[in-house]
Amino acid sequence: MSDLDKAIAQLRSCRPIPEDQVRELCHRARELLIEEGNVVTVTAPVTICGDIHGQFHDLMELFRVGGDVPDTNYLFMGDFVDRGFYSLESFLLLLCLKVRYPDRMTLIRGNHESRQITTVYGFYDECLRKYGSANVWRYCCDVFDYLALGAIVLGASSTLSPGSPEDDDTEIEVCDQGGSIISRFPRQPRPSSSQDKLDAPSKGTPDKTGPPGSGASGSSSGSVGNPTGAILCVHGGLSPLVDTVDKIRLIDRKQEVPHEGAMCDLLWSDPDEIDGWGLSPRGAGFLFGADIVKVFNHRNDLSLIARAHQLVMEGFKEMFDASIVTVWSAPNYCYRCGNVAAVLELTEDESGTGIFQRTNGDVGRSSGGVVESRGGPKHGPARRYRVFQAAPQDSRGMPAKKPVADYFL
Ligand SMILES: [Mn+2]
Repeated sequence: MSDLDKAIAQLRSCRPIPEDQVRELCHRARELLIEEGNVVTVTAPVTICGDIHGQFHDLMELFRVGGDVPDTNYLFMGDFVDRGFYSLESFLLLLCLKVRYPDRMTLIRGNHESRQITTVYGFYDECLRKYGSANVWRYCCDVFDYLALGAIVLGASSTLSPGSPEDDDTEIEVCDQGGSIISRFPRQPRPSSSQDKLDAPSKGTPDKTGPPGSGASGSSSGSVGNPTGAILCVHGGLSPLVDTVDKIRLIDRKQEVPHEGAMCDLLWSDPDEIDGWGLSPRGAGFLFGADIVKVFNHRNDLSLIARAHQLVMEGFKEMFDASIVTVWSAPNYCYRCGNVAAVLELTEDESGTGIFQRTNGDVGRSSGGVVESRGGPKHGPARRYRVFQAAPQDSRGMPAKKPVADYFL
């Protein structure tokens, strides 16, 4: 067993690894991350996860529900640390898995992966308490500076498979932590639009009953982007300074999260029921409305934006005709919010009826991608949300105080 596998085993049992091992791990992680672009390309199948916030036992529950690494390909959208009692173990385990299985684990930066925020919200104190010095916190913050700002998922299928029922018109499936299907939602008739190059057959008046928490009204008459396009994953949301994915690629990200500007907005912004841009009550980033998302998705050949950053009681929430979704993966947030958590599974397009692989960042790629299949064209990625509840260990409150072993000090 390699040292890395030993560290993984130790962290899986929620025991911190010694300081010199953290130093080595962070060094190796940084060497990997430095090679990644600001926007990492990920190929489906992939399981997309939202905020973790140091809820280690719930992270274990997430792996139990979503599958273990490297069997499952994971994309975590930031906010690994702060708030919960085990930021250290949670982040270091994810980092170990990143170094051990770099192609099966994608980590992007959240607004809490920052020196200033972790000093206020718990991670700094936790490191100090568990190691007796701020060294480990410093090593981790140096890794934070190298985390990617976003990811593009390619090759996601428009149908749910494998394991989905015979009904291939199901677009959204919600499963509980045991894998049983809670609910299933048929594909919404695509809103017709003069801009629509797809010439999708209209199935009459769009049905306004979207899935609970989906906000999918089907009532939009505008284009919601390229239904066969890629999926952009980012922690917070959009920025008025960023109208293309390419502009994200140009940011100099290797720094502490700035207080303003494009990088700050990507990590701090939230979608809201407004027109255009609005001021954020968070004091950083912006609020952005459906019009902003739809124009951005259309311009960038995106079918969906997946983001985290906001507590959702149901674990996920689709908004703006399913052009953006919030995924939240910290059940019973802060051990008291009573919410469930979710991960979003995007399956691989094996049949050729879903999303074409394409390079992002090139111009003039908005044609193509239209595929007819049984029952007409499929629109957008099929999404399976796995909803799960808090692990019993984490909901009891403060962990038992154990003396720190000498070799950690
Ligand atoms: Mn956040």
